[in-house]
Amino acid sequence: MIWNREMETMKRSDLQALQLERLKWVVNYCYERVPYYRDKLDKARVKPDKIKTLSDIKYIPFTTKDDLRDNYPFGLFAVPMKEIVRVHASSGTTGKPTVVGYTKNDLNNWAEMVARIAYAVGANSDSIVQIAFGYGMFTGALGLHYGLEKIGATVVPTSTGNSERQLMFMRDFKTNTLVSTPSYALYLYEVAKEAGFPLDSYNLKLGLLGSEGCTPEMRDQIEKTWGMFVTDNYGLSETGGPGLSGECVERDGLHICEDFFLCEIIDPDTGEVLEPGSTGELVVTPLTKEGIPLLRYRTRDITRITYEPCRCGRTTARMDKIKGRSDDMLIIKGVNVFPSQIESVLMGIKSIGPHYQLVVRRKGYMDTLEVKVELTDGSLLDRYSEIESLHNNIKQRLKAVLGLDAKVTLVEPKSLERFQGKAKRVLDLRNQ
Ligand code: DLL
Repeated sequence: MIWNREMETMKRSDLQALQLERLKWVVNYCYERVPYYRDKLDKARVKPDKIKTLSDIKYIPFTTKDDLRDNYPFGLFAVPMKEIVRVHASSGTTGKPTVVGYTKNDLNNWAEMVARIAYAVGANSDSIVQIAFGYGMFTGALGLHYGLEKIGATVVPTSTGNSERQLMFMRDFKTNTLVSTPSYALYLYEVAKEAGFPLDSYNLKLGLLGSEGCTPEMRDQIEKTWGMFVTDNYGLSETGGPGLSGECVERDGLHICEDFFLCEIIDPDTGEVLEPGSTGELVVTPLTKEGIPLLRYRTRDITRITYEPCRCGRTTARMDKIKGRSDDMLIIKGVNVFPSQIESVLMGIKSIGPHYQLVVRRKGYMDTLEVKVELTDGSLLDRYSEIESLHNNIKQRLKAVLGLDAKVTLVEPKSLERFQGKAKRVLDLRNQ
């Protein structure tokens, strides 16, 4: 199940040679075409010809979300608008969105990378794929859409919302592949259960889920409920959208489309490039983007990259599932806490469902964490000793993993908010 054998199984030395050639191209391209980059590179005293090896990338200054915002909307575009055939924007909720533009070549390359990650997990021309990402400025829906069409899948562009109708199509069309966020896959399952049609009236076999974190434990829950094989894929709008990386059937890391992206891992505090195999912030340089090229984009996502070939036969580097975002990391009583650590603990415990919320408050100088989690069976709330022992069990397991005392609140089934896009599980009340 390798879509592009030449690119996905290339000898590493050949791949690195290709990356170097493309890196030189993109640095030069930015310098020649985007005044903002030229200034930045001049200030850092880096002329494009300083890039002689891949590791010379370390001389190039980082690009951040603020750089894109400061140049809103089109200030970092490298081609005239008549060559831009599509724009998207980030899904961020605060500040100006970041806007990205695609040339025809960019769209072709995007479809190619998405085709690879979808084909790698078994999607093909027999797939009937329901795309339950919001169509619009978000890159998720249209990104997956064209990649899936490229491999010949039947695309059903249902978008988000109207979940009952979504499920009707799923049954009637015998949809076998779902594209959505993990949280929407869970939500759809709840709605499906309530709709009263037996679960064997659905035909889902594969979940191509992405756009938000999903621990292996949460993935197991989704697999058990829908009875489908769930895979993870990753990307961000600034680097072009989904397609940057995705799991293969081995699910032993997300294969990076390395002919399109050069990835580094840095220390998020110092910006220093870390040794291969270290965990840190992912920095991405897209190697072919023409519309809005980027140099060393700081994703804020925390992961680790391994360069060992995979059992599937691909030679491309793999990244771990995203551990969290450096800006999502909670510091509570001096302890660093990633929401994903809490999710892993919760998902391993019986009698509680996959829906939870983390509430952080400040009392005086002290931060506190409350973990609200839904019971699967509300009647448990009336059984004092059972609820007490469940409560203590969760508290102890959280303490063992996080090293801090969290308040645990068990709530009625279906009392926490549900999400159709990315879930918002952290409610930080510290600055209110
Ligand atoms: O979420 C692009 C995308 C769409 C990827 C569909 C995969 C599928 P943004 O809205 O710009 O783009 O959000 C990007 O979402 O920096 C991560 O923090 C997070 N994210 C995306 N995919 C994953 C994933 C799209 N598989 C931000 N696991 C990124 C964990 C993810 N986090």
